[in-house]
Amino acid sequence: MASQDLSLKECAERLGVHYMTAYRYVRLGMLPAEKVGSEWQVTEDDLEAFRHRQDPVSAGRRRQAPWADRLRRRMLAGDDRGSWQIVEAALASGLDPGEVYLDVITPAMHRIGEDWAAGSGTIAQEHRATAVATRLIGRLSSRFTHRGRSRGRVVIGTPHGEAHALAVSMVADLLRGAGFDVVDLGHDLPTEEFIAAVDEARPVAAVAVSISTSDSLPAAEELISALHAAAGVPVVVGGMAVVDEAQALALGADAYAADGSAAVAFVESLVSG
Ligand code: B12
Repeated sequence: MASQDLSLKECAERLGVHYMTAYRYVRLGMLPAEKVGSEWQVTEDDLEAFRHRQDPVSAGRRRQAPWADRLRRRMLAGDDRGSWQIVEAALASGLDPGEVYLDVITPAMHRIGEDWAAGSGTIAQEHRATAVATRLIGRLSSRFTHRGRSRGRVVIGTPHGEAHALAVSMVADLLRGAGFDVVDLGHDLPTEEFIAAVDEARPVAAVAVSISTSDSLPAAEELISALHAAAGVPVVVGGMAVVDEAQALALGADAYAADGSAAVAFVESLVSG
């Protein structure tokens, strides 16, 4: 049966929204419509497809689409454009940039690491994927801006010898998005340089240290001890080489956070308490 044409008023009634809301859907291109004379017309099929997209159950399904796996494949292929399209689709499905970091890019990189460790991925593929991920973070980074007064300053970096850089950028952005002023020292900074940078950044609410490899643990311990002795600031640690709070405390840290959101919660507790 041919799809029937509906006026905008009829669409609004069927959707249970105000006429102006239905008009906004059309103007934003969310609801396909054709102008006939001075009237907008929408086919019944288009209205049904639109209604389905608005339904919370199908919206939830889109949010839970296998974004990480799709992204991993494009990143392994070194496909910048395709990777960015997946990020854009994930954002359009309702994920915020922080969720793209934590629920899409992070698990994609973790899986690449697992495959590499299991011998089913090459080092070249991992390097190619990391290069793409670095550029994705560069593009997403500008979305983590926060208007208004800074809630305090956080310095972030890694122990000397640590080559893993992505987590530092992501956690820095998440903190920035939560209103903190972040001094991002990147990775692999000699301990004395790290201390000097913290001194220069005073007043500092907290220092965040990212530790990815077990090989970096001795340097991490040295860094944390030097930060306490020289700078007297609370230190929160996280990263692949730290498994839980007990290990973090044994390294001398004041707190452990499993991801960037947990780091935000810790620094918030410091500045508000
Ligand atoms: C890419 C990569 C590299 C790249 C890094 C390039 C770059 N520009 O960053 C290169 C090729 C350099 C590399 C080298 C090595 N790597 Co590597 N690498 C990886 C890989 C695949 C991805 C890392 C990544 O970016 N992950 C994405 C980030 C966002 O995830 P994340 O680090 O877990 O961070 C999240 C949380 O942990 C948390 N978090 C992280 N830091 C912090 C800090 C704070 C304060 C807080 C609150 C939270 C937090 O929040 C983040 C966001 O969710 C991982 C696999 C993996 N599982 O991650 C291996 C991995 C980290 N590498 C590993 C190893 C062994 C190595 C090498 C020793 C290999 C070798 N034999 O040479 C060297 C070591 C180099 C060195 N001196 O550091 C191991 C480490 C195992 C271990 N526990 O020791 C891993 C886990 C791979 C594996 N499965 O075995 N690697």
